[in-house]
Order: sequence, then structure tokens, then C-alpha cells
Amino acid sequence: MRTRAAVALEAGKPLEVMEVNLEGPKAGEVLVEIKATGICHTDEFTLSGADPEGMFPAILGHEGAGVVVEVGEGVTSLKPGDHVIPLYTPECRECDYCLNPKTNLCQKIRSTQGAGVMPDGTSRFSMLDGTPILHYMGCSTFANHTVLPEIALAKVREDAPFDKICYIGCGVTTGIGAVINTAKVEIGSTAIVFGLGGIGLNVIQGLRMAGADQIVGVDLNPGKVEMATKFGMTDFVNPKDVEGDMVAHLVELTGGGADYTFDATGNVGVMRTALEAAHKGWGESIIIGVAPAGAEISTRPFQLVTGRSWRGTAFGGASGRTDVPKIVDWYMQGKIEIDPMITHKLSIDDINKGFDLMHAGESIRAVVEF
Ligand code: NAD
Ligand code: AHE
Ligand code: ZN
Ligand code: ZN
Repeated sequence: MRTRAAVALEAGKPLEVMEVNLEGPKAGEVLVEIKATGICHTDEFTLSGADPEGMFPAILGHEGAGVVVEVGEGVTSLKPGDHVIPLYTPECRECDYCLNPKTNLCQKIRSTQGAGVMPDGTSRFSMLDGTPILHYMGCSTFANHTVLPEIALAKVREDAPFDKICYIGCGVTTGIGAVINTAKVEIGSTAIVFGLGGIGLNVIQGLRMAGADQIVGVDLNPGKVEMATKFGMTDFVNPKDVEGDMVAHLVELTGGGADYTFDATGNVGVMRTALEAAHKGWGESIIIGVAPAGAEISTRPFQLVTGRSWRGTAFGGASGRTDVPKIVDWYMQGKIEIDPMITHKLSIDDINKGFDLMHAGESIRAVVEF
């Protein structure tokens, strides 16, 4: 079939919206009509050329929601008409990783996913002249139709609006999950969140749900304060306004350092500040942000010797097929909020405006509706 997609032809160039060929689902695969997709900073990271795994031409996008159109041979858990959210972290429920409760990082298809192809080693997308186009994070939601492995789809309730629940495909789950699944924040905790964008705001929302007492937000953009306060931020720090040492400032503000700190910027200097602003003896710092190729973190080992822990999280530690339908239920029950964070709605023809809004710091989430 043919479908419409925004194609990343090369790093650092705007996406090009065009008709592409899409082959039907092979064994174990599912054809999905994408109804809506968010634009996450990770899409921008890969498009910029900073992603060591980035390859072109590719169809980016990993924060989608849609409807099953057709299933390949052997697919048993989904049928045409089912509403689904694509999962860049699949859940096969049988690999060593899925069987270990300490991780959500299913590895069943990780190598082919990282290479931009389906598990059989080939792409389903191509240009009209036959040139193959790579998949991205196993999802490629910047296409009106896409093909995914069955294990990379969460079936969700049919009354949930696509233009909101697409965000659960990455940002909402990553932020809330980092608090609940990874850090396991306790009632009464103190926390610092670095980066008040699409992920950081969901960390704040998760911290409020977990019953944190103090939630400090840190961002260079004061335009993020209003939204962060609405979601539960109790104190705001703009590093530009801090005279002297940022770590010392945060340690004083939190009465000795925070129980939990979260990096949602992808900046390795910020990650160091986050680690060092965690409380001596027990503070945990969770890295969520994705750093560019070649970037490395550093600190004095003494910071860890004296009881701080440095950890990381992907997709908020969530096991997608199990957890994502529950998070959709939380949204429908009003336990979590999504709507205010979707600041812009675009058509696929205007998808590059979504990247412009992100660069300008004007959006939290821009959502493309097909
Ligand atoms: P975003 O662009 O919406 O937000 C980033 C925020 O960080 C912005 O508000 C920006 O002003 C702020 N910021 C940037 N540099 C800063 C600095 N030096 N100090 C303070 N604040 C700073 O991005 P997002 O969609 O929220 O994504 C945030 C990060 O999380 C990205 O690196 C993204 O790739 C990553 N991410 C990781 C996962 C995961 O599973 N680990 C999932 C989704 C996104
Ligand atoms: N390809 C990059 C790493 C990108 C990365 O860390 N991705 C996160 C999800 S970000 C979603 O917005 C992730 O899930 N990582 C685990 C994994 O297996 O990719 C690089 O540096 O090579
Ligand atoms: Zn993402
Ligand atoms: Zn698995």
C-alpha cells in the first residue's frame, strides 16, 4: 500500500512529507493506522545527528496511538479494529530480561530495532522509486500507517482519545514511571527535577502522586514555571539567577540535598549537578535525558562513596503491554492529567513547526493528528 509520512532524509534537515510504499505485515507483525503522534525531544536528538544509532533515510516518531488494520500470520493477541499504542520498549514476556523483574528492557528485537529494520532484517517502508526507508525505534509513528511486531503494541481501551493517549507512548510513562517504577519515591520525600519539558513535567506529576513534600524544578526557561507549578512544583530555580555554586544552592534549598533527583535535560553537566545535589548518605539521582554521541558523565567517586547512587531509566521502567493500558485507564479516570501538556496540534504537513516550537521552548508537546 501507499501511505503518507514525514521522512528524515538526512541529519539536520527538515522532514519531508511524502507518499511512501508500505509492505503488509509479515509473520508476527501488525499493520497499524496511526491516528496521532507526539514529537519527543528524542526525535529531535536523532534528527539532529547526535544519535550514534541514527540512520537515514528513516521515518522517525515513537509516541503514537492508532488502530490495527491487519495482522500477520501467527498474531494472536490483536485483531483489526483494536486500539493500540506502539512500544519502543517491547514486552515479549519470554526473554531473560522480561523474566527478570529488575528490568523492563526486553531484548527480543533490540538489535534489529536499533538497525532500523523489522525482526527479519528488512524494512517495510520504501520510497516510490524503491529506495528502502528505515524504521525508527521500532515504531515510525510519523507515518499514517506503520508496521510493528506484535510484542511492540499495547492494546488499550477504545474510548480513550488518540490525540491525548499518544503521549503515553513515551513522555507520560517515562516521567511518571521514573518516579514510581525506577526511584520508587516514598511519601514525604524531597526531589529536584532538572528540565521542565515534556518529560520533566510528568516526573513532577509522578512526584505529586507519590506524595513528595518538596518538588524543586530547575530550568533555564522561566516560561515553564506556570505549567510546572500547576503539576505540583513547589520551588523553582533558574540556574541563570543563581550566584555562586548551583549544587550548594540546591543542597541548602532542600535541607541537605534531595532524596531523589531526576535529569530530564540530556545535558551531562546537568546530570553531574543532579547527582551532587542528591542527599549525602542516601540520595538517588535518576538519569532520564539522552546525551549526544561522545558525551560522558563524570563526578568525584567520593560522591558515590558517601552514599549517593547514580541510576538511569528507559521508558520509566514500564513493561509496556502490561503497564500502558493501566496508564490509559489512569488518564480516563482522572488520576493523571495530560491535556494541558499538549500545547499544540498540527497536521502532518506542518510537522516541522513542531520541531521549531520545541527549539524555541514554546511547546510542551506538539501532537500531529492524521
Ligand atoms: P523538552 O525539550 O520538552 O524539555 C527539555 C527541558 O530542559 C526544556 O524545558 C529546557 O529548557 C530544559 N533544559 C535544557 N537544558 C537545560 C539546562 N542546562 N539546565 C536546565 N534546564 C535545561 O524535552 P523532553 O521531551 O522533555 O525530553 C527531555 C530529555 O529526556 C531528552 O534528552 C529526551 O531525549 C529524553 N528522554 C528520555 C527517555 C528515556 O526513556 N530515558 C524518554 C523520553 C525522553
Ligand atoms: N540511541 C541512543 C540512545 C537513545 C535512548 O537512550 N533511548 C531511550 C528512549 S528515549 C525515548 O524518548 C531508550 O529506551 N533507551 C534504551 C534502549 O535500548 O535504546 C544512543 O545513545 O545510542
Ligand atoms: Zn520519547
Ligand atoms: Zn522480552
